[in-house]
Amino acid sequence: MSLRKFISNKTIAALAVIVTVFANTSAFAQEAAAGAATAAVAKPVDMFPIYKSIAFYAMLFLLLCLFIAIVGKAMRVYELTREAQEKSAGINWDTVNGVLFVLFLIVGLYGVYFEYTVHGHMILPDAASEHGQKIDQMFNITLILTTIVFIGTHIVLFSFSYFYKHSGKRKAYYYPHNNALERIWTIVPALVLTVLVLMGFLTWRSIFFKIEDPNHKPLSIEITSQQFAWTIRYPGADGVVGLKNYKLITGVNALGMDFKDKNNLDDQTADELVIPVNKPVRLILTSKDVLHSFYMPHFRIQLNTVPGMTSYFEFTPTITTADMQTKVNDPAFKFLFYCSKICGSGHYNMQKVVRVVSQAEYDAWVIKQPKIINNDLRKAFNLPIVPEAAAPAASAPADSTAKPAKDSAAVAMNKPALKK
Ligand SMILES: [Cu+2]
Repeated sequence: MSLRKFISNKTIAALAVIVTVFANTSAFAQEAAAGAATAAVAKPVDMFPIYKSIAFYAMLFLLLCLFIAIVGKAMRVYELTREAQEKSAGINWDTVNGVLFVLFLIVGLYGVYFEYTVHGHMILPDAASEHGQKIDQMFNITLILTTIVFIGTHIVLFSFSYFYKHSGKRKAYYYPHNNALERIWTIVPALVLTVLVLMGFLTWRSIFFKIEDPNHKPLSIEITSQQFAWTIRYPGADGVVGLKNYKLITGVNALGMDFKDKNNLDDQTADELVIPVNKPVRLILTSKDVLHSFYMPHFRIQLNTVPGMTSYFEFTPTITTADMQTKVNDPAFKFLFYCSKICGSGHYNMQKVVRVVSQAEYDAWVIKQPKIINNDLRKAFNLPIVPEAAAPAASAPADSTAKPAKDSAAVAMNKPALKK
């Protein structure tokens, strides 16, 4: 019985094509490398560019598949030969499969150990916000529980496959049902999941539902998303972010701010999100065009920004950028916020720096930020024009606790643009 008979013509043809292409690309690469080397340039020459191409690895994979297929066929030849000679089967496939299951378990468990110990530190550092610590705690509890269950069930699954593999010496026992077992594997996971879900619900509630307290005056900052940028708006001296309306958006009024609302007159814009440490911050999130997602991973914040709707998120940062740089031992460390919703071709570029500083540093920084209002906007809203010299970029000292912050921003944004 020849091997040829067991490997179809198609397989041989495919193998021939792959080997030829592989040999040709290698030869071509070698020639190219040699050519580049003779060109009298002092540049370092990559002698093995072929090993970096996708085609190389794709072909390597296909060759490996073919090799396995050929070995498989050769073994079949061996078995059929023994069968034809009326000898007992040469290979006990039940044992082979059983041993493979155990090997898979050992390699898999080592993989889990490797990921936890070697790659474990690659996850985000400790949360930089109050609520973030609660979220991390929940994450850790869930991770520990699922890891224990994962390891236990997999040891049972693969060792049963080994110990109870098919054997000609025993007969399978017909065991269709066991009420006690059914109860255990229904009730135990149900109880564990109930506890986890309740914990999640209560944590979520503590993050989103703040007790009404007149002395509670968070710093309100509005962040507007658009393809492909973020606009940050600070409330100015009055501590209130002014009204805006999508119908007022023009070339000069990019946010659609309504300057008839006095709260808008002192609003400022900034190029980075600067916030004081250990003070509550209330983010007002809106979008000008499509869905984006405001994502501040170190603070464990992620919330969609939705056109025609205003979302809020309140949090308290607990560590300054400078302290975090010391903690992670990286003087270049920066907190960032990103867009985490694929919103178009420039999505990757939607990020800005977040700087957590002391209250004193924040106060000194915020008064230097430019006001949004200018003479073009004053003209558009029939407001008295201010001579250029008398209109400094920022004048009034910012006092974020001047008035109880009433979030009036974007109240008028809730109607969708149906007309025209
Ligand atoms: Cu995006």
